[in-house]
Amino acid sequence: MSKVIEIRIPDIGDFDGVDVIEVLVAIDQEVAKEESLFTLESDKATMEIPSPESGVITELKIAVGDVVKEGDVVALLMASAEADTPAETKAEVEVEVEVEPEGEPIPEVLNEEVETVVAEVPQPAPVIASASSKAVTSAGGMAHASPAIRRFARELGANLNQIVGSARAGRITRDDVKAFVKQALSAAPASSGGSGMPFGLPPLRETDFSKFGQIETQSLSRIQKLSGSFLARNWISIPHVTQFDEADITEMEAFRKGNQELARARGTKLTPLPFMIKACVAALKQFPRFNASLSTDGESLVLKKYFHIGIAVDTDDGLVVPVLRNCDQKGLLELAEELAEVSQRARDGKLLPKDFQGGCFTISSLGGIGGTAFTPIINAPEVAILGVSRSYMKPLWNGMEFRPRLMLPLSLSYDHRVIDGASAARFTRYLAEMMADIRRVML
Ligand code: CAO
Repeated sequence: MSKVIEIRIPDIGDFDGVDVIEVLVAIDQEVAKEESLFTLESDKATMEIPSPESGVITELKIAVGDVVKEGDVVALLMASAEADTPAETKAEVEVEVEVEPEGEPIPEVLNEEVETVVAEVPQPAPVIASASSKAVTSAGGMAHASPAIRRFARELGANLNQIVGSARAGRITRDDVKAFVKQALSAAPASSGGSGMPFGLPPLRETDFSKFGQIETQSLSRIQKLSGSFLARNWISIPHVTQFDEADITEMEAFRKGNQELARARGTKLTPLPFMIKACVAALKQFPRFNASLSTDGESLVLKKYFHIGIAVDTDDGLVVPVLRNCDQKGLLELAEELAEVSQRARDGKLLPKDFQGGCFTISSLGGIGGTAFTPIINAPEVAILGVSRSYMKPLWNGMEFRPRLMLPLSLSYDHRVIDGASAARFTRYLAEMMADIRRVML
């Protein structure tokens, strides 16, 4: 039988009152055991209050800006049937403590916690967004970082709003700040004139648009702000060239439609995208320089032997790029299922930092919407990205007559430091040939 649990603030150390800086859940939201519910912040530490059990949040007793202390009831949870929990429970808190070179010593027990947090920090997500982005936005667009990290960023002149947090719930770590600053410094030679704009360009002037007519100002979501700064960085720092081509997908579409029933029986939908993923994997195998990253010093190329494909997903809060792993080892239906699952989680704001990591190559498909071609921006540290537009019927001359063929427009943007134009044309041709006869992917 399910039971309502009172979630209380556990022992949080020597803190009288701690600010609530994030509410990561909503009423009626299903939560898993250990999923973070709130973030608290004192002047010394940031703490996450996880759910003690899986279940559904039925009441929230606190909001952003409130001050809480040990024992306060912060939410009610209808525990799932299998949970065997007392009616009142305190959660285990994850604490990130300010690491100060001088000043008060950090208690032993918390020091250990710091070690764990630092050790678990993965590489910064290459692109965009965290699972907590909605909650962070609702907290006034504030970046998720401890006071120590805020101070560290301030000292280095780094804007936290431009940094992607790589820790749980998108929290920004010291390593994220360092990576951001390193990146800014390595881009610095391009800048001159001290205007804050690269290449010595004049800064944009503040404009009062209301002088010219009625206006409305909308704040950007956290995802939009983050993706904006990454896109600007990638656009400026990578010499992009875009190669256009078309694939004849007449046979592929016949095969896809012929297997739609099978997909439906498995509870999924087979769109052209899984076929493109398989074709891209085949092309990456054939042209390994496309499955690579430049080392940060620009001295070497890291060739990857795995095939993780990022997929640009359009959400209400902006663009995110989750990564499908080991696409070389998966079939079309499995990829279709994974794609549906991950894009749903993206739209629900439930992606985790690890969902964004490790991509080799990105596909941005606007085919479901329309258009004939576009110039996608490379998702660094990757070196190429495929843009796909809407397929259309076109009369093609076969040497004797014009035949109606279904053509898929492809737009491949590549990093010209790593890939030359001839290779890009060969890669795109190869991709088109794979899609024209999808059986070749299996060879
Ligand atoms: N040509 C013609 N039709 C296409 C197509 C193409 N290239 N690609 C997809 N379609 C069709 C699908 O078959 C589907 O048809 P039905 O409704 O008849 O089944 C329809 O378009 C919608 O497809 P979809 O968008 O639901 O699924 P998908 O697998 O093609 O794409 C996803 C999934 C998550 C990539 C997509 O929903 C999405 O978010 N796309 C936007 C990506 C984006 O914003 N890129 C821009 C980045 S740069 O700012």
